[in-house]
Amino acid sequence: MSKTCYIGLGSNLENPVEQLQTALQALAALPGVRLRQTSSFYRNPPMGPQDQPDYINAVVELELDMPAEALLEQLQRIENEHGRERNGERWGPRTLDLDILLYGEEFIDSTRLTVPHPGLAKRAFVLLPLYEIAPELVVPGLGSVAKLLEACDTYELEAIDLDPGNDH
Ligand code: J1C
Repeated sequence: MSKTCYIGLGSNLENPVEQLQTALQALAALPGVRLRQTSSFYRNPPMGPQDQPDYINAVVELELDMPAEALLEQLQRIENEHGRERNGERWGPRTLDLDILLYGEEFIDSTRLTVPHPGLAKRAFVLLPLYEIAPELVVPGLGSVAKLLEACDTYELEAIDLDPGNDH
């Protein structure tokens, strides 16, 4: 049976906008995966150490026929193809992160996977793009995205213009 799944994307190295765009293409090309919605791309300052570039973050909604563990493997393969250094500093800069935020309404707690994503409830750079594409969504165990978002500061998130040819 197919699942609706939300993936968080993040990058702050080597042309982050392009990292996210090519990651979206790679996700859409996975067998058994349909890309339903993509949020705006949001520029925002780093959470954690401040001596690193700003991040670009976004969220995508997928419809998929694939077990969660297999999805994680595919996401990690895509990250690796984007030059992700797994031995890098834990809170340091990154070329591409792909996080499983939600997998249907399932709770998963294995050695490799925790879903809903533990960072989801507190991170404005996840909640705002998620709210943009799924304003009615309820996070299993945590309540509505709208409510979670109300408790967050979003003033540092800037939706970026992906079409610089358009000068208004
Ligand atoms: C491991 N995992 O986590 S990397 C993996 N649950 O090997 C998995 N739901 O086995 C395991 N989805 O640090 C467990 N992986 O974006 C899950 N993220 C799950 C995926 N500031 C899972 N502004 C480790 N924006 C895995 N990012 C988990 N500051 C962690 C990558 C994939 C995200 C960051 C802004 C950001 C940051 C920091 C530096 C904190 C940021 C941003 C890693 N992102």
